[in-house]
Amino acid sequence: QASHESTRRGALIVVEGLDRAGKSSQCERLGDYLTEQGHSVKYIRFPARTTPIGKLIDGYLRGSTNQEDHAIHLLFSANRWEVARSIEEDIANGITLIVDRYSYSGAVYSAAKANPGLSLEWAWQPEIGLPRPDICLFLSISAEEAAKRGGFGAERYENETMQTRVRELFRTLFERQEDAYIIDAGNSIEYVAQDIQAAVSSCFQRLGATGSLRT
Ligand code: T5A
Ligand code: NA
Repeated sequence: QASHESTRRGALIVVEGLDRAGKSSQCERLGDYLTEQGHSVKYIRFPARTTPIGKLIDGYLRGSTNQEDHAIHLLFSANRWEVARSIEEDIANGITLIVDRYSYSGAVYSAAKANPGLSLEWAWQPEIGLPRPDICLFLSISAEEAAKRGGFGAERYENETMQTRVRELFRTLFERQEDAYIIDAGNSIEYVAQDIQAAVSSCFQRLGATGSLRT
């Protein structure tokens, strides 16, 4: 069977990490790089704050509204399910998606809260069945380093106690995760971009069948 470039599926690339780890900056650079390489690329981010569910999440993160912990957790997940089918369609149509935060943030931030303390296992359940990333890049940075970067502290989860806990939980999650690359995000923007390009290039070489997130 012929495998023309035009009929090849796109990849689902997820970029994860702490607040201010440089996810959005790196998503932009990766998008430019892959476009230059001839890929069709689309950028999406979670939370997607402009949908009806996204507006509820935005108000919660800014501190203008409150939500029960399980309830807001399920809204974050629903915000991904809203676009799950369109993600699958794009990939089938040859578009590579660069996703700024995904299910890993979803599970980890909820489980990092002190009260009532949702377990990581409970928090992961609503993510099961969502499109599975081909590669997940975890931008690793110390909580202290992240706090030095611009704009930290404005939103709900941006305090060092929460971020330190988030960092530990991300590690727990990624130790079990195949296709997860831990990137040292404490380096310069250009250096981090090169690490990411190398990891993503190797991912394109072994692109297999699409799948869904599992337990
Ligand atoms: N959340 C999210 C949940 O609780 N559940 C969920 O399901 C999801 C999806 C908002 C919050 O929502 C939580 C997690 C979050 O607390 P968000 O909208 O993605 O999530 O907001 P942030 O992650 O806070 O986005 P940031 O923009 O703060 O972080 P980024 O994208 O990691 O960082 P970036 O690229 O914007 O860079 C931040 C600053 O650092 C500089 C940049 O120039 C910028 O000033 N910078 C660097 N400086 C030095 N060296 C480098 N290598 C640098 N890279 C970037
Ligand atoms: Na961001």
